[in-house]
Amino acid sequence: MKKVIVLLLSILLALSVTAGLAEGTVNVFNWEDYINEDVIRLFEEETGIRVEYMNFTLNEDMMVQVRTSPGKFDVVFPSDYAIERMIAEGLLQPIDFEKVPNAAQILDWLQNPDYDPGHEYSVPYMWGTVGILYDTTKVDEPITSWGALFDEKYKDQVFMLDSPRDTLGIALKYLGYSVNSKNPVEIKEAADLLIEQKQKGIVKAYQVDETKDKMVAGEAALALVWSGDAQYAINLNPNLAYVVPQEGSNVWVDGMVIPSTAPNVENAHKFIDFLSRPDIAQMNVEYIEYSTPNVGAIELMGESYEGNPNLNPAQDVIDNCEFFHDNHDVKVLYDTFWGMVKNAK
Ligand code: N2P
Repeated sequence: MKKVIVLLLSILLALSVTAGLAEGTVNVFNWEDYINEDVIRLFEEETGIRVEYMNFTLNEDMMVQVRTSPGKFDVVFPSDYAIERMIAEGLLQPIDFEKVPNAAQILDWLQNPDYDPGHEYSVPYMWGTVGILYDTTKVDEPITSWGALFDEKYKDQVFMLDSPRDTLGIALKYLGYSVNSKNPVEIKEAADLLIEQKQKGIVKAYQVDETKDKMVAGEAALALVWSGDAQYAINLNPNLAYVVPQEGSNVWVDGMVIPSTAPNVENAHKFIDFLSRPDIAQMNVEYIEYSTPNVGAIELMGESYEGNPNLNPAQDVIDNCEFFHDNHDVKVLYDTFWGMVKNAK
């Protein structure tokens, strides 16, 4: 009898460890295709904490979720301008950096970012640029300008990002304006350009995460993409290439943050620290192909990272780009014009 009880107890204990009951859970809300899944498994094995993993596609969708589902998320991965917005709305709690020793690995230029003054609420996860992924077998000229996306000779050959900031942003940039323009005349001009591009039949589809595989499969000539998705596709199809156009673009950073309503704050810190560990950051970069803010990971990767301009762009390319800023005061303008672009026939 005793033996049976001991056996039952040990089965229960084993079950509770596998179910994460021993150390609890961490609820993670990250972009689609933005982590090496082995990293999640390793974290669970090393800590006994179960990872509840959820995905989003755009900052705008993520912010709605965080606002309307208090207590649902422990670690979230917003971009710079979304971090700025979430701090302003009181949606985030300060990070206890004593619990994130690996945050010391962050590159100097990201240690004190504009979007998080005093560097209190976020730890950078990945960064990158916005640019054009193109199929060298389907274009007959060097692609250097955003103008290629608006050229009628690429009719039905262009994928655009289904993302208001990115797409209005690059149209603004092509017209010589800031990606952060608050001028209604400029924003309307950008929207008109996108409406014309759509009405001329140049746009094959507006989409986000599907683009990389469709470009690998040779389904279009040009696509508006984030740099890591470009490098991921180039690895699978060597006919593809990536450029940050000469007019300049957007450079962005996605950070890891803890919502003010997070139920598992301790585990959130452990997860953020784990992802900031150089060997883990390396596993992630080599899988998702975005740029890392992690000095230790860069040292581990050496030339394979530093010699790749898509991952490690030259300083003049970065200097020609702008960060997005929170545009809350003109959000209605952006939403209205974006709606006109999406509804244009
Ligand atoms: C990857 C998500 C990239 C995030 N699918 C761009 N900020």
